[in-house]
Amino acid sequence: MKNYLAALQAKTSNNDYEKLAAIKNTGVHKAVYESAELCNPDNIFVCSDTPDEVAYIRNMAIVSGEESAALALPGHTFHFDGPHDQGRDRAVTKLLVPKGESLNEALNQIEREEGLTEVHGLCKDAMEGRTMIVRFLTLGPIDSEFTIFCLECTDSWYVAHSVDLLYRKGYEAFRKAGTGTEFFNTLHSAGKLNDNMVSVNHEKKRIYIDYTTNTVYSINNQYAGNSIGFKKLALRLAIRKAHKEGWLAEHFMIMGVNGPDGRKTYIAGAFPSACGKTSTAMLPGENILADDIGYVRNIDGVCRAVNIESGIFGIIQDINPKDDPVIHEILTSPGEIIFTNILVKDARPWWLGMDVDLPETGVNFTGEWFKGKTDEKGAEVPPAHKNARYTIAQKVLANCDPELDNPKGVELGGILYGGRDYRSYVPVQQGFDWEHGIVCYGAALETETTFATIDAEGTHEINIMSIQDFISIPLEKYLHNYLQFGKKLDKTPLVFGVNYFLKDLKTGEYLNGHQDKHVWVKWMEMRINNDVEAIKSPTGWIPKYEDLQPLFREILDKEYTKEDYIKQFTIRVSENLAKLNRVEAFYHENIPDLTSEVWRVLKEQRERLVKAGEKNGDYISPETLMK
Ligand code: SPV
Ligand code: MN
Repeated sequence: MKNYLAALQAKTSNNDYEKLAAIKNTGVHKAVYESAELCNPDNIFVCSDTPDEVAYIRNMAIVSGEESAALALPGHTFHFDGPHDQGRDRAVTKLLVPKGESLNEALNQIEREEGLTEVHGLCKDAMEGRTMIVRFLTLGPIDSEFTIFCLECTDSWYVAHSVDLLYRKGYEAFRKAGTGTEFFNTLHSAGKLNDNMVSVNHEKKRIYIDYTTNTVYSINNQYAGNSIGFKKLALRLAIRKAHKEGWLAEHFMIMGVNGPDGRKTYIAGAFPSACGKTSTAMLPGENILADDIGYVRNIDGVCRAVNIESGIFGIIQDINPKDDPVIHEILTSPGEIIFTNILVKDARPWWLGMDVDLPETGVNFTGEWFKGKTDEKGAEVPPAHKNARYTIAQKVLANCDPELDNPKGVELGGILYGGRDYRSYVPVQQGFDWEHGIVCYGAALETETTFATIDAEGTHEINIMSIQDFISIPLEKYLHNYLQFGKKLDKTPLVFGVNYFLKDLKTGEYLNGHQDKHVWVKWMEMRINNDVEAIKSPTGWIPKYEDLQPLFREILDKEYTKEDYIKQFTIRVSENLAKLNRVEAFYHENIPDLTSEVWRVLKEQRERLVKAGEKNGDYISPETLMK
C-alpha cells in the first residue's frame, strides 16, 4: 500500500505533518492525501484542537472575509451564503449507488461511477490558492457506544469555525484510536468565490454521498446544511450503519422535561424543518439535550439516546423575547455566535419576526439591501432570509441538559412526531402502542413544506419520520427495522403525535397559541409517568379537559376554556380519512415492498375512523368519546 503519510510530507509544514503522523490510522492519511491530491490546495492546516488553533480558525474566517466581525457585541460574527444557496439543496444532493443496486424512487440517487466522475471533475484543483483545513471530531460523546469518528477537509474557514461550535472535538480521540478505526470522511470546497466571499458556481453545486466508502463530497456551496458534512450528509451514512447494527439514527430533538419532585423525563421529537422542533426543545423551564440529530440504541433493553452534536444551527426567524426568551437572551448578549443570512445595519443583526420594526436599508445575502429591492425574477427581496440562522455552542445555554456528554446517553420515555398539518390531526395524541404510534404519527407524517429546502415552499408532502430526504436504505427496510427496534426493547417509549398548526376549518385561524406546546409536553410527561388518564379516540389517546386546564393555568397563566378544548380535540373523521388516502397513495407509489405490518396498522386506523363516523358523524367531540 502507498505510504500516504510520507506523500503528505511534501504538502505539509513540519508541524502539520507531525499532527497527522501522531494519528496511527492509515485510512486518515489516505483520505487527507486523496483530498489534497484532488483539490490541490496551496497548503494544509491540520487542527489538533488546541485553543490557539481554534482561535486561529475563527480569526481566519474573519480575515478571509467569509465572516465579518462588524457587529457591536463581542463574539458576534456574520456570514452570508449566496442567493442560490440559502437552504439544503435537494435536487443536487444525491446518494451514489453502485451499479445493480437501487433505492426507492423517492430517494435521490445517481449511479456511483457517473457521480464520482462528475464530482471529482468539479473538485479538481478547487482549492488552488487556498488552504485545506483538516478537522477531527466525533459524532456523539467520546468513549461511548454511540461515538462515530469523523474527518473533515474543507477550504472554508467559516465551515471549519462552524464545526467548532457544532461538534465535539475529536483529534485526541483519533490519536488514541487504533489503526483501523472506522470513520466518516467529508470533503468540502466552496469553489470559486466572488468579492463577497460567496460561492459563485451555484449551477455546479453538487453534494454526493458515497456510502460504499463513507465519504461525503460537497462542492460549490457554503450553506451549512450543504457544506458541513455532519448535518444531514453524514446522517445518511449513519442511517446505513445504524440499520446494519440494529439501532436508529434520527432527525431528533431530545429534551429533558422536568416533572414534579425533581423527576426528569426525556422525550425525543422529529419535526420537519421550521415546524417547531427547536422551540419545543427550548421550552423555558425544561432542558435541551439535542436540537437536530439523535442516535438511539437499545442498551440492556432500555431505549437510550444521545445528541450527536454539541451546538445549534438554528432558525432565527420569529425569535423574540416573548416566544423564545431563552434563545433571544443568548442572541442579544456577548458570546460566540455566527449569524447567517440576516440583515446587518448599525452593527446589529436583524431578522424577520424579531418583533421590532426592521430598518429600510442594510446589507444582506444579496449585498446592499433597500426596501423594495427585487431579484432577477422581479420578486421582492426580504430584508433577511426566512432561513437565516444562528450558530452557537450548546453549552452557552443556561437550560442545556447536564447529561449532554453522558457516554451512556439518556433514557427516552417518549418519542413524538409533528408536522405542519392544518386540517386533520389533533394537537396532541398518544399512540395505542409502539406500532400504531410509529406508523400513524411517524411514518404517516405529512407536512406543508417550508423554506428550509430550496424551491419547495407551500406544497403538501409525506415526510416519513421527518427524515425521508436523508434515508439511505430502501424505505421498506427503514420502516421494518424501526418497528423491530421497538419490539426488542424491554421498556418501550410511548409514542405521541403533535400538531402545532391545526386550523379552524371555517375561519382558517390557528387554534393554538405558540406556547401551547408546553402544555402538550407536560401532558406527555404525565402520561409517561402514569399520572393521568386519557380518552380513547379513533386516532389515539387524547387528553382530558380536566388535566389540560390546570396545566394551561400553571404554565401559561391562561384560562383554557372547554370550548377551545372541544374545537382542538374534535376528531375530524373525513379529514383524517383523506390524510390516510394520501399516505396510502404515497406508499403504493413509492414503497411497493412495504412491510404488511404498516398496512395492517393503517387499515385498523381506517376501520376505527369509519366506524366512529357512522356512529357519531363527521366531527366527533371528545365529550362524545368519553360517553
Ligand atoms: C434542517 O433544515 O432540518 C436543519 C438545518 O436542521 S440543515 O439540515 O443543516 O440545513
Ligand atoms: Mn434538521
